[in-house]
Amino acid sequence: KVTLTIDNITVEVPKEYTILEAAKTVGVDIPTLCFLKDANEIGACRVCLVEIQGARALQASCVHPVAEGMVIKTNTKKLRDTRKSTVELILSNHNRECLTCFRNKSCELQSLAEELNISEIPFEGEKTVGTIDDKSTSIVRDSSKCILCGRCVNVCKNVQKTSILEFTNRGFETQISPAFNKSMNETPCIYCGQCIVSCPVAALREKEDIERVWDAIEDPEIHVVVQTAPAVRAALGEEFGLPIGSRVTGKMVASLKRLGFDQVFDTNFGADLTIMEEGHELLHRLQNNGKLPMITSCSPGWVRYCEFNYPEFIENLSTCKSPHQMLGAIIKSYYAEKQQIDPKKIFVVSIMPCTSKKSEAARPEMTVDGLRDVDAVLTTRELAKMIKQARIEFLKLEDAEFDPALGEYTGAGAIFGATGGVMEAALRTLADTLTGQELEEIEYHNIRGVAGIKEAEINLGGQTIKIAVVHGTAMASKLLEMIKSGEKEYHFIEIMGCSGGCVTGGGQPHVPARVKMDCDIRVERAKALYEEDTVKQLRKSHENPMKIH
Ligand code: HC1
Ligand code: SF4
Repeated sequence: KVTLTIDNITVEVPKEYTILEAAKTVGVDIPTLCFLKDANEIGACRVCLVEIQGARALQASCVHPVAEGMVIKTNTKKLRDTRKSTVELILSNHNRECLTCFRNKSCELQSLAEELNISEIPFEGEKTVGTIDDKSTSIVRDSSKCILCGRCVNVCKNVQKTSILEFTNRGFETQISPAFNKSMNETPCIYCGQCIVSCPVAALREKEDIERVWDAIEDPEIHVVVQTAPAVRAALGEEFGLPIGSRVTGKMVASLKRLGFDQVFDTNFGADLTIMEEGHELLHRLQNNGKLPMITSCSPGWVRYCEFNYPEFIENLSTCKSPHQMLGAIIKSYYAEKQQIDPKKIFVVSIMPCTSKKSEAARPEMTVDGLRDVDAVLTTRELAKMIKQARIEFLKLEDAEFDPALGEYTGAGAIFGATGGVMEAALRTLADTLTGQELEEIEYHNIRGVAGIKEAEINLGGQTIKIAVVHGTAMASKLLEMIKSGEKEYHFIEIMGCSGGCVTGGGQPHVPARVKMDCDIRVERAKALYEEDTVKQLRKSHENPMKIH
């Protein structure tokens, strides 16, 4: 521990702390811009400067370690003026169309400019020419908004190990883009959208599909069915001012009904189905010398990563479609037949926490007889926009229930959205199947949480099954390398493309870096899903009582 003084307050903090962290302990939130906890700690933007007594220059608090006896000032005229000039300089080369910007009101640069009381930009000079790349199915890049903070670059490189985005050119011409200024769709980008949720401004966003969904809703000939991914209910409330980790299942369903969807179903139902299918596939592989380890295939970011970087593991992927694709296929076949609706007149919308799901739904193999399983994928953020466009007062909505049959789900389906959830759901069903009993011990705590690699050996009916759970494709790569070298061996692995699983997918509400410093949103949002599990009476996928009413 070291003792130091921050703005005349004496405090004792661990010696590994940075000044930024130490200031937080005395309730001082030093402004930052390029800083993103655990992902981008490079002290590049110079917004977080502080004065250290005796030091010649101002220091970047996000990277400067504390030391015994330090005397620090975080709010002096010199600091305020310097920070202001730094932000003014960034703004002078920024496309400042705030009113019509995607990130209006969720932009970290905008709030910083407001805090620093910037009302005009003193230096208006040459501006770099921006380009928009909207060729991919999932991600749009607008370089005129980019402030070169490097957050996306480091997340893409270190957390995802994809290295699609990088600093290109030099000096005034510096840009962040794929190498050789390629479009995202010409690269092995996995469309995870982790760059989007790391971006403080609007340089990266999802490819929106809201208008097509409004058109379908307004077309009286079209029967529009919506389904919601497990993780959406754990974050949608944030868009309406609720705390991180609020569970808003009932209000989400109510808002979808208000928006005019003809049926509101739950991807959790598809998740239960996936468990039944995938569980049987695993048993079949175990009993028939099939390809092992079997690896989950529900995260499309991970599937793309596997295809581009580890094609030798493609046969290890479960052959099951992901839950929302399964449910889409069922809606257009079983449901269409039961309800006597021409499947060509059905439009399926998936609300997902994920940007990669947009590309998954567009894959040619996700089409049956020329009809797509899922016609449009909207992110949680896009759903929030629709609710706001319709002027629905979300917080005042009475909770509503999913529509019967394909809206029924168990607690096992609900936890899919958190890392470890798919594995836990599968184990609940496998354990009952292999022991022939209805087990009461159904919580597998050793595969919950945000550790990078989680492993367990589980005895199921006399058979030991070795399992692993990883999240974030850098961790997936680490695990696959260990398997390749023979260091590790498993029967079944859950891999999710994003760190934390779907709850922190690239389509979830933006959370400012300063908030991410105080709380781990992966943990908070996952709590909402585990809560949803415990309040369900049925908590095993094979107990799903689905009947068409
Ligand atoms: Fe997911 Fe899945 S859990 S992939 O993270 O298997 O996106 O939430 O919907 O399909 O169920 C996402 C979440 C989601 C699928 C399920
Ligand atoms: Fe990198 Fe994912 Fe963004 Fe693609 S979507 S650039 S892989 S972070």
